[in-house]
Amino acid sequence: MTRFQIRANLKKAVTKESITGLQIRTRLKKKSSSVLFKAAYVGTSASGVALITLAGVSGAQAAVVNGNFSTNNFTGWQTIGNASVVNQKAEINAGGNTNKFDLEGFLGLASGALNTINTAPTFGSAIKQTISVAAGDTLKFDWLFDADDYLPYNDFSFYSISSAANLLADVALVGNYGQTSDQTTYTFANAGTYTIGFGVMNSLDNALSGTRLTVDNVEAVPEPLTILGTLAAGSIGAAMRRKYKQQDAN
Ligand SMILES: [Ca+2]
Ligand SMILES: [Ca+2]
Repeated sequence: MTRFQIRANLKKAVTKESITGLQIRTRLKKKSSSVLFKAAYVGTSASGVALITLAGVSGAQAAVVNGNFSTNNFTGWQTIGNASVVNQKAEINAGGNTNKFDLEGFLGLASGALNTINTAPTFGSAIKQTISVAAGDTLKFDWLFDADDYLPYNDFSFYSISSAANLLADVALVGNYGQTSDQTTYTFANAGTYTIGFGVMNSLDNALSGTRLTVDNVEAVPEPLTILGTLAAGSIGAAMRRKYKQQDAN
C-alpha cells in the first residue's frame, strides 16, 4: 500500500467515521428527544398515578391499620385494660382496672386530660394506634356507647388525638343504662404523626363496669381538595405531553 493509498483510505475512513458519527449524533438526538418525551410522559403519568394512589389509599395507608378489625383481633393496635375484638368490632370495657394516670400515659394524653371531659374518672380501658396523615385528612369512625350505670356514676367514653381527649358519650347524655351510636369525624389541620385512641371509663367508683364502647370502621380519608389537586396535576401532565409531542414532531 502506497503512502497515497494509506492517506486516501485514512481520509475515507475518517470521512466515513465522521458521517457515521454525525448520523449517530443525529440518531441519538432524535432518540434522546423521544426518550425525553417518554421520560416526561412516564414521569408525569407516574407522578399522576402516585398522587392518585396517595389520594385513593390515603384512607388505608394514611394509614389506619386494621381499622375495621376484619382480622378479628387487634393487629395494628395496642390495648390496655379490658378490650377485645368481637365480630370484627373493637369492644372496650370500663372494667379495665387501669387507672386514669396509666390511661393518660398509655394514650399520650396531657396530664389531667381525662378530667376535662369527666368530673371523676377512675378506671377503664383503651386502644390506640399511631397514624401518619396529610393536612386536611379526616379521621372517621363508627361507635356505640352502652352504659351499664346510673347517675351520679357518670361512666363515659372518649376518643383521643395526640394529647387531647374528646368526649363521645356518657351516662349524663344517654340516661341511666342508656346507649347511643354515631359516626364521628375529626379533620387534621396539619400533616403529621398522631396517636389516636378510644377509651371508656368508670366514674366516681369502679363498680357497674359493664359500660362499654364499641368502635369500628376507623379510617383516615383525604380531603376532597386532594383529589381535585390530583385532577389538576393530571391536566398539567396532559399539557406537558402535548408540548413534548409538538417538540418531538419538530
Ligand atoms: Ca368491623
Ligand atoms: Ca360504672
